[in-house]
Amino acid sequence: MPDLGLGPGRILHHKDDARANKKCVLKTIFAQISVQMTDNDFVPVPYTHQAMAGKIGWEAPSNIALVKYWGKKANQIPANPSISFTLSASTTTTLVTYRKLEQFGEEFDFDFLFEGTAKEEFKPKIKTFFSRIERFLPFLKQYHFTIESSNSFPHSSGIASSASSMAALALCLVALEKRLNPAMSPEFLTKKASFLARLGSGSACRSVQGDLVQWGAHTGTVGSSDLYGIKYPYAVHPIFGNYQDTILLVDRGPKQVSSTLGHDLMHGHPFSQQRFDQAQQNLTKLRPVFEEGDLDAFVEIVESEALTLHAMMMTSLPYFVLIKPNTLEIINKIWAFRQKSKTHLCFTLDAGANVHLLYPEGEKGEVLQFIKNELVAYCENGQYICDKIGYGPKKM
Ligand code: 2P0
Repeated sequence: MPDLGLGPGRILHHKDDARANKKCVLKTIFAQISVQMTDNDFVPVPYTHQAMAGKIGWEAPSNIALVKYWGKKANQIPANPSISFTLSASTTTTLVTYRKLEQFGEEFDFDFLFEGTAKEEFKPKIKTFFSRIERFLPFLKQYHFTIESSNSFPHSSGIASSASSMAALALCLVALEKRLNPAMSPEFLTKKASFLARLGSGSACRSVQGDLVQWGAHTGTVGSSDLYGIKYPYAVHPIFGNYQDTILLVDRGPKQVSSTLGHDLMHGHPFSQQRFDQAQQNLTKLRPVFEEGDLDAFVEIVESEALTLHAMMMTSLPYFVLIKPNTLEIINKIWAFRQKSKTHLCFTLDAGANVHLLYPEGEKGEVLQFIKNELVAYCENGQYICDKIGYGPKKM
């Protein structure tokens, strides 16, 4: 059984309960007295080594949030904590070729290729990312970079690639920093990759490790931070091992409203504070749910989070709707199927019309049959992606 979180990923018995409780109390005390990391902790000490030229490659996964990040403060600080399953099959692979410049100027010097073709239109986003992280990677202007990126999922599938792509790029840059300062510990490298990825795209900070990752300060979670994602630190029941995510591609068109604008509309939103409080509460509620494998409660929290996310969009000013008629058809079919089959199939939504179907591995046969029989008809060109919970990025 894969290791889910620091917890043993097994059903706890009475004796274990007492031990786990004692451990939790101690962890909470340590968390309260431990000093929170700040931005300054990610500014490097002077480098000890040189790196003239070379290549670094990373494959990073996408992730699907169970408790959603929607709303942020300055410097990519989330307005509420979120938690996600790291995915396995939906990934971005990025190869960074670097060459130290003899003379360097005021500009970042890089080329960007997506799936083998130079893409000028993607460069401003990378430039913005580089400007945000330069303080933490002061060598960026000293190199020429060729950044080559490709996705495992089809282009324009409506699957957000910003999480996996920013995570993969951050991992490459941190790996280069490791060549300049080999003393950096693997734990700090992961933390820094998450910290940097967040500055590229918030949800990307949940994509630099597996398998259940939490981002954002939550009073009930030891070590949680607004600055980076952490591996969920509590016990997780084995029912969540190999949890399946089948992504139904309902609408492959470009989004009408970007996530960045959507986050912005949470400023001055009439329900924002209630929503941010609700996300905190849902994370608290999830702890016994993960520990005990309470799938009924899991389904309720996950579906409520998905619908609340879209309710926030519909009640913003200006308001907008990203779900499509087929999204609702699918949701209604899922509810009817769940009641009839007594399975634990549930849905969640990203900032788009596609539907993520989440279910335990043991229900795979029955659910896949249902998808083929009843849901494929609502997918654009009948397309869907079979994914599942994943265990983090891979060095190429
Ligand atoms: C999430 N989403 O938690 C939520 C749920 C979409 C719906 O994070 O502006 O691309 O780059 O920080 O991370 C999408 O927003 O936004 C997102 P930026 P991001 O996964």
